[in-house]
Order: sequence, then C-alpha cells, then structure tokens
Amino acid sequence: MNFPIHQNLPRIGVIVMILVVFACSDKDNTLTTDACYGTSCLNGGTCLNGSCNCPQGYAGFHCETKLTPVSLTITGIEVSLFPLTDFSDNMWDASDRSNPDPYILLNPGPATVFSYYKSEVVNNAIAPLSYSNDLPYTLSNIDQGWSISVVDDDQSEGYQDQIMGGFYFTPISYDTDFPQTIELISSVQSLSITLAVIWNF
Ligand SMILES: [Ca+2]
Ligand SMILES: [Ca+2]
Repeated sequence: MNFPIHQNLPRIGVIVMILVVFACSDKDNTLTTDACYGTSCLNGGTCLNGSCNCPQGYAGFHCETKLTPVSLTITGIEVSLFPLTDFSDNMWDASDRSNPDPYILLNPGPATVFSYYKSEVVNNAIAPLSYSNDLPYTLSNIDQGWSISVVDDDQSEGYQDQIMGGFYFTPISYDTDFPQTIELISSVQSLSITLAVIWNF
C-alpha cells in the first residue's frame, strides 16, 4: 500500500525564517589597540606598530638623535647661471667672440689647481649646464672647506684657462634636514651651482 504522502498533503508554505543576529560589538571591549597611541616621532619620523620609522639621518626611539654623515656623494652638478663676461667685461672667448667652454673643478681647500675632480668641458656654452662625467663623486672630508670652480677652457685655443667664478663651502654646514640638493648662489658673481647629493652615514 502506497502512501503518496506528498500528493495529498495540503500545500504547505514553507516559511523560512532567517534570523540574523547582529552581535553588537562593544567597542569598549575591543582587544585591538593602537600601538602607536602616545608615540610621537620627531624629525619627520612615522610610527608603525609602536616604533618610529626614522627618515635618513635620524635615529633613536623617537628619531630624536641626529646622525653625523661621514661623507657626501655628488650625483649631479648643474650651473644654472654664470657671468656672461669676464672681469674686463669682455666675452669669455673674445678672440673668436664665442661663449665660454666651462668645466668644473672640485678641490679640497681654496686650491683651484686641479687635483681631485674635473668635469667634462661644455663648448660654447649657455646656461644652464649639466655635468655628469665621472659622477657620482664622493667627498670624504665634509667638515673641511672645498672649493668648486667654473673654469673656461682656453688651453685648447692656446691660452690659459680662465676661472669664471666659484664657491668655497663646507659640506657639513648644509646638513640641516639632509637636503638632496645643495644650492650655491652668489649674486655678486652672477653664479649659481646646484649639487645633487646623497648623504652617507
Ligand atoms: Ca676664454
Ligand atoms: Ca674658452
């Protein structure tokens, strides 16, 4: 004997009740806490998981310690401005009425005779000039004075080279916030040199 139990049963609507229980989280009981709460990082440091990530040149729990760089690497040299005439108001290459052919000299102390760094020559130049040969170049004695000079190459024309101008600077004195560029600007000489630099610790 068959009992077609489904056929004769009255149609039963099935009501499915889904109870969605929103468990109200009590924020006061949250276990996660901000590990950086109350941690202040100095000198541009940023807090991560309770510790300060210090920018280059700074150390310590709060980045409170400024490090002393041991050297400075010059990665680029740009002369954005140089005097248009020499000290007698003549064109730098008056003999053929052309522009100067500048190169860069970098020496420890006030010396101008090449002994450390000499860049390539840019012929018949107009500003701005960019130098890249033999760079990067690292200065090790950065608490001492260095001279950087712009010199017109005249030797190839049978004359003595002419110093167009320059700066005497102590690299360590530019270490405030360890800039990526050092700007050497003189209104007296109409000369501006920008050094792209990396501080080494
Ligand atoms: Ca000249
Ligand atoms: Ca020249």
